[in-house]
Amino acid sequence: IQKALKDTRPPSLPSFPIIGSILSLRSEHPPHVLFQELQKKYGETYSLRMGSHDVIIVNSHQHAKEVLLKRGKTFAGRPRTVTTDILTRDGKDIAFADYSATWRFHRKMVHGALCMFGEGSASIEQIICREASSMCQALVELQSTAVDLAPELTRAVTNVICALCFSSSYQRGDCEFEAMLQYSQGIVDTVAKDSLVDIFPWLQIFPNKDLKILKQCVTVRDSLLQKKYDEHKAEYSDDTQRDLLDALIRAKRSAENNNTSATPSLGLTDDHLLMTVGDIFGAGVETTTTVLKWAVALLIHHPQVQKKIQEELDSKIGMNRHPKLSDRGNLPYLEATIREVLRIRPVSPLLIPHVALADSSIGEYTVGKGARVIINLWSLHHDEKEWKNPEIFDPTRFLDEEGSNLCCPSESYLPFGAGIRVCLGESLAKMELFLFLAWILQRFTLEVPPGQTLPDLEGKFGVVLQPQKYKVCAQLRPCWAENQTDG
Ligand code: HEM
Ligand code: PLO
Repeated sequence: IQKALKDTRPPSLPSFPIIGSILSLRSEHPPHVLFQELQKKYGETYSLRMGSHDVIIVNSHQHAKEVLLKRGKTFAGRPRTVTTDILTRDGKDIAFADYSATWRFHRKMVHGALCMFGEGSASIEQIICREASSMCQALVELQSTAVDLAPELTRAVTNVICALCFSSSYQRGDCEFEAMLQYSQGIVDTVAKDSLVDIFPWLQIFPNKDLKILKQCVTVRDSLLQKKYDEHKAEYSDDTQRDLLDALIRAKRSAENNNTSATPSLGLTDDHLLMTVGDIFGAGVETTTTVLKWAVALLIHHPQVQKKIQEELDSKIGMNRHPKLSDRGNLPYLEATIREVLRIRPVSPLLIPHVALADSSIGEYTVGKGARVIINLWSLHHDEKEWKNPEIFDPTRFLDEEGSNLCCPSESYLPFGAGIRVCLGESLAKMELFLFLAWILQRFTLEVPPGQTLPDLEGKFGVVLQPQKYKVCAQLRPCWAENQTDG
């Protein structure tokens, strides 16, 4: 029996004490690419040791779906790591919190609060369109010069999530916004990268530059969150619920008033509330902004794709009104382009690690309780068995033969994950990506500035896969400019 059990473990990389360092040090490739390469030697699913943990790497959609869907609940845990514990006060958030009643409760609460914005005067659609309009105005002023669009894209995306979380927004050049940009980049650069401290926690006793940056950035973030929280508590009224933070405060107060013995397990402490809203705010800013930056970079590389989107926009919307969510069904080429951006450059190429909460299995392999499971979304999205020329950016792979209906040519596509840990912001992100891109491309053509090279498409690995900085020229389209003067 012992032998049979042993044989069903996934193939294992040679286990050296320092194997963890291959993640960040030993290879010229980023981890998602290295893990994809290692399949050649070890097969689609294999294991390695990082510090004292077993880590299973999954590179196929069959096994990924087993982990996320079929045995979703068994694999719903999250590892605790040094860096995410600093960010989330020991996992008091949603994304990096282990499976628990508190996690479930907070996830449900946020889900409910986000759904609530579906209707009403300040619907999500109106908020996004307001920010799209303001962004496009800013782009008119920057027109024809070589600029980094990132600050304007980020401000638009930030203001959407600010409206939903805090009912606030930032003007151009706002100091608090500049501070937010800085701390958030510092966090993205240093958190959850499987750096050596996450693998060998005892390394914390040595001076570590990244850890110092992370702590400084988290301090700045926490004081910003605390300020929003204090303001909201002072202005709180049971009669109105303006935003997510109001919803969280209401839940806390009502639990306190009902003061039952169940209350502590819900985890409605100040820390939990702050970390939950911090997660949504952080995810709301960094993910969507990153996708927009990839989309712009890829569109500059593929002017013919941009032109086709513009033709579709011209014929289905024209120049006399702005794009709306109800246009989504009529703009399949734009939707297909968004899908293709999310395929070729997934925001989160390794998802967030999952942990087995009990002894279990993946395919024919047994997996022990406590094992960490990394789903390599990069491998799923670049699998040659599933995608024709996976390295080529081609939106038409998501369209049927006539090009008029969306389709999904492969099951090996999970940009938002799946199952009980699936992304909480999927529908919000899709609305934003659609509206922002439609607004921009209706008005502007994006080009590489004269004499400059095309943006690098490799990306910097981190908790999100970000493109390198690049400059763009946004030219007002002649047909739009003419229409504006006529109007
Ligand atoms: C988790 C993708 C936007 C909130 C995730 C995961 C992925 C993902 C892959 C991890 C799933 C897993 O570990 O199995 C994306 C992409 C986005 C996006 C591609 C943009 C295009 C957003 C936005 C929000 C958000 C806008 C906020 C409203 C979250 C949260 C989690 C999560 C809270 C953690 C869920 C949990 O662990 O229970 N997302 N996301 N995401 N996302 Fe997103
Ligand atoms: C981004 C930097 C912020 O300052 C803090 C933050 C909070 C939530 C994180 C987010 C960062 C990165 C993207 C994450 C998100 C939770 C879910 C999302 C990890 C670190 C994804 C893509 O999984």
